Amino acid sequence: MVFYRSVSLLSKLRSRAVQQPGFRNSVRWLQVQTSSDVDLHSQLKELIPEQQERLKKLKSEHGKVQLGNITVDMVLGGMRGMTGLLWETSLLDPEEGIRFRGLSIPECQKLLPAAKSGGEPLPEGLLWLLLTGKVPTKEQVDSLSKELRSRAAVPDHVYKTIDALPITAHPMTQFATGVMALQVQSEFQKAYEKGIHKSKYWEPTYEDSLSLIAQVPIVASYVYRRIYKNGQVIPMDDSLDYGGNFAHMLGFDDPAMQELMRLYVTIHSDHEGGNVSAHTGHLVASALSDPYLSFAAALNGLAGPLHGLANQEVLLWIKSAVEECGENVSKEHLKDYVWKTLNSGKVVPGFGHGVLRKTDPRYTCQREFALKHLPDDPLFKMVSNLYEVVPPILLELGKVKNPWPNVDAHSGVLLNYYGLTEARYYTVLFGVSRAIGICAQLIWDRALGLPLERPKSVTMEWLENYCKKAA
Ligand code: NMX
Ligand code: MLT
Repeated sequence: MVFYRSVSLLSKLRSRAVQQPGFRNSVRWLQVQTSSDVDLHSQLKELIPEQQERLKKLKSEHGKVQLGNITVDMVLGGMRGMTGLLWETSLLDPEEGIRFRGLSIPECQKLLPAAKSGGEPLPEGLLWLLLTGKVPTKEQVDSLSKELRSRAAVPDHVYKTIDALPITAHPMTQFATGVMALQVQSEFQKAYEKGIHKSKYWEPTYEDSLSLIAQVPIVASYVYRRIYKNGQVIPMDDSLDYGGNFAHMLGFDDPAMQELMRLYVTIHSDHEGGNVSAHTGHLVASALSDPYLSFAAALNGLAGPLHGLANQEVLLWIKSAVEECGENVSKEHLKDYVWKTLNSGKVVPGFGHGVLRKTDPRYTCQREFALKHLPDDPLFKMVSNLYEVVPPILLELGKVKNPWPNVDAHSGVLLNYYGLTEARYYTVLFGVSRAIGICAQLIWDRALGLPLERPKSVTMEWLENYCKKAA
């Protein structure tokens, strides 16, 4: 009965979705949900052997196929454009942006279950999609929400560890410290110490990952309430889903803010494998470090201003523009402000990208959210004006490969509008979201038995000699 319900729900969603232009090609892979199983663990157990076989076949049949040439520019240029990682959960196209298991953001908004009809996707649904490659039913997502709530209790020593830090410590430092303190509960570490067989690594990795995903919003909201709300902690609400609960524990019960949080967590979760945080998590995990150790390392990468901290930088930069030029600043005046930033040797935060060559679809969906919920907000208007003003200036510099806005150019004004005004906290929200993508891939890393990551490095002298010989 449940089986037929889920198949017919999926076919309804599919027929609604295939009417969208461009949809047919983009989701040709989409699998109809054929299982009534609401248990994610058993679904994975079923999927793993076939994916192990797939990898084995790929290696044996195509292992020697070349994927391109590595140039000296790539070695000196931060490995840009060098294909070197396996990352199953998402893929980034420079023009089109991210696809989670083949689904674009608008497709996820249409297909993934929501808290209310027509609402934003539930992040638990995205986690299910990333892990299984299948669009879950509402029943499966509800069961996962429940499971995450059941894993959410954070041991007391974690709070004490955070409390040992000065309250002035950056929220990301407090958050990453909290995640490190969670590590003492690692099931992977315990199992490894007991001599677990490598074919079973994925099981304790799964346990750790689900607990970590369940607990990061609790740790993150503790950090927020500790720093900004006199330590008055708000307990989890058992009737709420993951994103709604996170907003609630931070202190925001406006249904629109809860919807924003669902969208926020979903779109920030994963951005293929090469970005600094995902790559760091994957690298550290390749040494068989457990998910807590690996994710804490990833957070430290996310805390850099060229990566996740850019969301903090954007709001501070916009607010300083308002202070300097006023809320109703003209576009001409705004241009001067952008040039002043560039001439003082800084980057324009929220613009540019290592891979994307068009406006980030994560920016676009946040813009759509703003047009629907806060069209008259002065800071949103400023963001819209910057969208017109910044790209031509960056192009004029002649060296910027992508003048368009990225995800961080927009998130701050939305949060600010609903009262989450503390910009220094913003990267923590990004961090909570990224746990979903990094952990989902990490489970697959262990299931597929991916090896230790260890690329070759060379010296300048080695390169000079190599190039002389090549010439
Ligand atoms: N403002 C000023 N200069 C820039 C910008 C920008 N927004 N974007 C790129 N450039 C410069 C870059 O610094 C480099 O200069 P130089 O040769 O003097 O070192 C030159 O343009 C070429 O860089 P690209 O190849 O276009 O970009 P790259 O892949 O190296 O870097 C970013 C990508 C994202 C680090 C870069 O665009 C940037 O610094 N953007 C601003 C910070 C930001 O928004 N980061 C968030 C990215 C998204 N995320 O969440 O992680
Ligand atoms: C991300 O979400 O990780 C950023 O857009 C950076 C990247 O993809 O390199």
